[in-house]
Amino acid sequence: MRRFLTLACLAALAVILCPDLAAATSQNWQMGMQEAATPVAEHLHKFHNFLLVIITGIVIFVFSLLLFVMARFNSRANPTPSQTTHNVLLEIVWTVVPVIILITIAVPSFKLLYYMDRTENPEMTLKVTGYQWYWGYEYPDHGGVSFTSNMLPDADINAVKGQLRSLSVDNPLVLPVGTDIQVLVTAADVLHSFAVPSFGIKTDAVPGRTNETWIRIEKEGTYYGQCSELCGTNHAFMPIEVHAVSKEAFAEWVVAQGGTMPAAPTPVVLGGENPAEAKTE
Ligand SMILES: [Cu+2]
Repeated sequence: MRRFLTLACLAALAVILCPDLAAATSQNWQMGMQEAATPVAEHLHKFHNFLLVIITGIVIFVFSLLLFVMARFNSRANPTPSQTTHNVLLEIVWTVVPVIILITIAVPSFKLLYYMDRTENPEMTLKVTGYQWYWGYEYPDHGGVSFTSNMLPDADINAVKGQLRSLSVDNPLVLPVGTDIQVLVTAADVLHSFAVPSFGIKTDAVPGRTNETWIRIEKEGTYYGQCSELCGTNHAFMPIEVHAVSKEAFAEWVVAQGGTMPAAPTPVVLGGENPAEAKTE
């Protein structure tokens, strides 16, 4: 037991001290999660912090009660124990209070679940397909641009370009910032999971089925994720690399890939006249 504890402590220390063992986009002594890049991730972090306050309160309360009971009611301090078996008020309190705590957690939790589920008016669609062991990306709104994305082998990693071992890919996913993107996720062979922590998404890729999620990337930059469902031998070697660029740069990239930008949608004014139609009359 002691040896096990020593080993566990050493392992924990190693994780803290060796940056290589932690997530690749992390820094030394970093606390918490990767920085949020989408509103969904921001809400997730807020919800996580809110839960942390609640569980910390519960742990402190229960631990204090335990200490109090141990000190006050041990056989030396309390040689003749009380024969009390019921206390109606106490029983109501310890039933009602946990119910209130659970409701306090459930309400924001369900709100967030529905918020994460889908966006009402996506500006574009991205289709993601998981393969053994790489990702396929399709842009159905952009003239069907599509490509596959494979992890770079260690020998090809160029640190000067900022490439990261086990995370950088040959063809990164390119997406515009400030755009509501509908993400459709499926798989061609076995179960995979499309997960990018800073976007707050982890969507199962299931063969023969399309799962939906959405992202709105707020900041330009490079983001990484990994397949998060055991999918076979090379499960660990199918990372996700996303380059979030400005809308203009994205349009240029689409054209460079041989795709086309969709025509701007006609603005529809609900409950009024459509300005586009009014102009032509
Ligand atoms: Cu996979």
